[in-house]
Amino acid sequence: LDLELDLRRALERDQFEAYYQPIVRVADRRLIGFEALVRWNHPERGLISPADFIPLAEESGLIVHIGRWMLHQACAQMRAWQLAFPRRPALTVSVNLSARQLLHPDILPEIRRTLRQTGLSARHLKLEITESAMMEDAERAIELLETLKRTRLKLMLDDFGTGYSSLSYLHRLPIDVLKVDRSFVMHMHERSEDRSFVETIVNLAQKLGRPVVCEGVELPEQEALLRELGVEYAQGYLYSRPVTAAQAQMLIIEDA
Ligand code: G
Ligand code: G
Ligand code: NA
Ligand code: MN
Repeated sequence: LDLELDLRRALERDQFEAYYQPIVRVADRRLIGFEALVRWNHPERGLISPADFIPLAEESGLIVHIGRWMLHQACAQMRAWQLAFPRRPALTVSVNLSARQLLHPDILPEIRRTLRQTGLSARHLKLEITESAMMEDAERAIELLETLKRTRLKLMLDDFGTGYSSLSYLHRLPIDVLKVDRSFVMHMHERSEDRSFVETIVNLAQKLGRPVVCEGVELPEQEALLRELGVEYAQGYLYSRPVTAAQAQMLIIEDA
């Protein structure tokens, strides 16, 4: 396939770009950090969404190389922002890890090396891992996550509610933050079942002592409901779309 060949060359041709989407505190909309999201600037096809090439990258194993690049990029960028904005020392960056990356034998040394090379401390890095990625090899995932935790970075369970993990399994995962999938948030202002679902997750998370991020918040009505439920953090177009590093930097300045 042409796209796969193009994808192979994209790294060496410097066609990937890291975008950043703000994560805010619901109570006052203060910026707490960003999720890093990869974009592919294809010379003929224009900007390609990861939804259209991550599956191919997974299949071909290229995700490991792209992921390595993203991790380095995101950590270096956050370190640069910390140096530029010493009054915002608590900002964090989250990076998505796919199953293939998580289960790659070099993932741990790679993360350690990236932190060392960029000078970012582990507590400012969050890894977003989906339930389904963890389920590919649950026992190994648990072991790995526990080792990762010892480096003091934070682990987020991404797209929560869309996977098949049982509550007992969830209980064993050393996860710091639950990220509620946007499919539940999307209709919560107009469908009481969806609202109950979010409420149940939030109650569970609160009982487990884990903060929650709700993704895909687009409307003030949704935000108002999240506030009522006591959801700590949110992310979505209501606050900002994923933006370039330069635009993200403006958001840090405006948030001061
Ligand atoms: O940014 P966007 O909404 O188009 O992302 C689509 C999907 O691609 C999401 O599921 C997101 O988690 C995934 N994605 C975005 N960036 C990365 C990345 O750097 N690594 C991995 N593994 N997935 C990513
Ligand atoms: O799978 P993951 O949760 O990492 O997906 C992140 C994706 O969600 C990104 O591609 C981002 O562009 C998209 N996204 C972020 N906020 C919103 C939103 O408010 N609405 C919609 N429809 N998509 C969003
Ligand atoms: Na994510
Ligand atoms: Mn998600």
